[in-house]
Amino acid sequence: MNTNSQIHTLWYPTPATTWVEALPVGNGRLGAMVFGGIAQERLQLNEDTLWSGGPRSGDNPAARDVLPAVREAIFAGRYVEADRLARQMQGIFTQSYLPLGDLRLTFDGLDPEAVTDYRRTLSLDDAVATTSFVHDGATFTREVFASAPDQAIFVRIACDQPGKINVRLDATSQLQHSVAVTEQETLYLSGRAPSHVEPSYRPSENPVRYDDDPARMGMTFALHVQAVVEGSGRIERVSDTGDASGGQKALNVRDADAVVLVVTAATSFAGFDRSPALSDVEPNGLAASALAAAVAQPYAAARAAHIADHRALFDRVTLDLGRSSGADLPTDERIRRYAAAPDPALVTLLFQYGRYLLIASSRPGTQPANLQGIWNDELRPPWSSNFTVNINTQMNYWPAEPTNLAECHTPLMHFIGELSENGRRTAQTNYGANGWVAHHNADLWRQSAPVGDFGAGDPVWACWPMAGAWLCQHLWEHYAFGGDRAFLAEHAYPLMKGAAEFGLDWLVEHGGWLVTAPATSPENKFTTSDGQHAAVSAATTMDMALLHDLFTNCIEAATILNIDTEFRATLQVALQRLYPPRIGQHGQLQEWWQDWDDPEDHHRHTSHLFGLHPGRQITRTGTPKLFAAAQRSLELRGDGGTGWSMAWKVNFWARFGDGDHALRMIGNMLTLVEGTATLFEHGGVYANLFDAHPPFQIDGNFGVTAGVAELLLQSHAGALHLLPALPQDWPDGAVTGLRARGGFTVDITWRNGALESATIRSALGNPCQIVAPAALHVTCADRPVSSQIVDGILHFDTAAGAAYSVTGMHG
Ligand code: FUC
Repeated sequence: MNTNSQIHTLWYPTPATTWVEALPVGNGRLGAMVFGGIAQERLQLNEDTLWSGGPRSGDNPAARDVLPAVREAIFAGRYVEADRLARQMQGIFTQSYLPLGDLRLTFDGLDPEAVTDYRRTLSLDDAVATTSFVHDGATFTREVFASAPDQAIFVRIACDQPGKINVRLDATSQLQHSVAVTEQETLYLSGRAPSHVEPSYRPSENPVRYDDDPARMGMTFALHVQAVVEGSGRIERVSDTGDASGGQKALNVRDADAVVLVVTAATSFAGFDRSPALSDVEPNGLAASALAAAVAQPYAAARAAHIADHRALFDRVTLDLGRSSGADLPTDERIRRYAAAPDPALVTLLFQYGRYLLIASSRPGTQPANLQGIWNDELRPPWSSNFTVNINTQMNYWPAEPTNLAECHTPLMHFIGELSENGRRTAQTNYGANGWVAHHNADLWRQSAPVGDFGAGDPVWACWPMAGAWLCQHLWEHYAFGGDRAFLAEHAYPLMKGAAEFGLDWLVEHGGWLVTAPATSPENKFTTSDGQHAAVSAATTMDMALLHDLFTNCIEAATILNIDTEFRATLQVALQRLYPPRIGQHGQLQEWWQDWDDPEDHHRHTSHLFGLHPGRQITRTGTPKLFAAAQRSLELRGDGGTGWSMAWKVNFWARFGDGDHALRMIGNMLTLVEGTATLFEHGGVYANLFDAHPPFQIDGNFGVTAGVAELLLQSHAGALHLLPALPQDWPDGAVTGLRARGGFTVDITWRNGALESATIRSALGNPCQIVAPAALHVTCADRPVSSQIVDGILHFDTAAGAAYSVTGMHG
């Protein structure tokens, strides 16, 4: 039997040698990757507003001019020409999320060869990374955490023998910077971000540019580190760093019993629409005041506050899928063995890791989690480590509501609001349309225009004005789970309405239907019967599914708020006239408006299945034929793909009710990638359980967490479905704290593959419905419950705050 703390701990018997072996900590804004080196420790640091560039419009009036010609080519069946013309609709590439720097600790007198009992861990329960080892009879311990209450990263270095800590601290950055040490024994790094970073996939002779024109200059930033010695010991400023400037750039901690390093950082970012170089936000002042507050308390108090803050979120969900014999092996070894001997506790760890990462990368008031959450060590990170909103950013937030981290969803809600401000201008300028629009990439500056450097981008990704529609699903879901009516009225609905207004203007009539044109199916191309290979056509299944979802949610929202009767009617009419999803010659749900689907196509994107997940248009009972066709499409697409693609497939198979297939996908993900992944076809995870989309992308982590929740509880189709897709390999288990739409929190225990009992807590007092394939019995400790089963659905009324016990046949 393993203790709870072992279940939620990643651990390794050696230091990290690569970044994807290091362990992430974060407080939503500040992040660190902890390597656990013995003589040299590296903390690679990030701050979530540190990006290149500044506000710049990529809107392009030429888009509007060429739009009629693009449409004409599409409707005449000249798709290659439409592709070519659509390039004239593009704008600028997004900017990049940047690494802040490294804090380097160089220890005197520690010989890695002489170390025994080395152990490096990350506790998901406490959100603390530790390193410990024995050297020369003394036990050295270090712990690192990123505190949200203190807005600081704490590092405590200790030894069980006095006076043994001798360490030099210095800091560096890949960005322009200078380092200094003050009288107060604080190490400062002040830096400046480039005004432009060219995406890594764009060859460039000068990809990282610093502009001196204040109007275009990049932001400034600051890193402050203070060392506080515990017990005996002293701190010296080091002048001789071998640096020509001769300044003092490092601190030496000498003969200390223990030392605590407090790390704060800030940037001059003053909002998505304000120049970061001209802003009056002063990063050194911000970092200094956070530092002063953080060091003013005892370390133990800061640590306790951090753990309490983290656990208030993390502990809300517990999961037990059963134990396995190898659960005390190092995490990388467990991953290595998973294929031969599935280890349900490793799936639990992966599930909880996704929740841990969301808590660590997305907190109220921070930036949303980007392609790498907040952890990036590259100056030109893959895909600019931006917000890719044709699947990736959305997937980041799939676990937020069901796994009881609704607060962590709020940065995305703010992001959508800001994006809509730029998106209104883009809608007008590029398309002459009302409402707001966004395309497949966004950044700190809330770029809403299509990328592509005015014609250099492939329309297969650049030409996709549907991000607003997809993002708005998150606004609706936040309401659907939590029932916050003021949020719906004041924030969500106005944004949803704006996206729907764009949708209405964007749709055109063709053959009696409303269609989108130009339309793409993100990142995939078709081949027509006359041999044209292109990206741009009309009414792709995803486009239509997104608008169906948006219009449906808008109608429901306006109905709840009892407003906008006319607008509702307009949407209702449009909904009926949307080009409908079609079943093609292979029995598949067509991806394209014509039956061009290639049964050999194993492309990683599965956008045409949006209506199945995360949408709710296609359900087993509501649309059985489309449901079967969607399943056929997924079978044809296969089980391959890269990280996030596999994670999406876990969710699809959960919706198909096939837990075994979903678990097979999770198994494919749990393949250890040694070295760095480079191929789209390879999913897998690294030793630190980061999802190995080439090279690393965090969406797969979040997507699989959502997928595991989806195997155990679904609520998208109205009724709660307990254990809709339980894999056979998890015959006995328990989950607590999952959330369902309607304001319900659900605990489930199962035995021999069947429901044993469930507890449903009702926050809002809504009526509850539960899918009841077999007899279910419901009771409440404080009040009588009247329930009835109609057409296989158990119905009962709930009172706000009350808990209901549901028992199954085996209960
Ligand atoms: C889309 C995907 C890629 C990657 C990138 C960030 O381009 O097709 O796989 O996730 O976004």
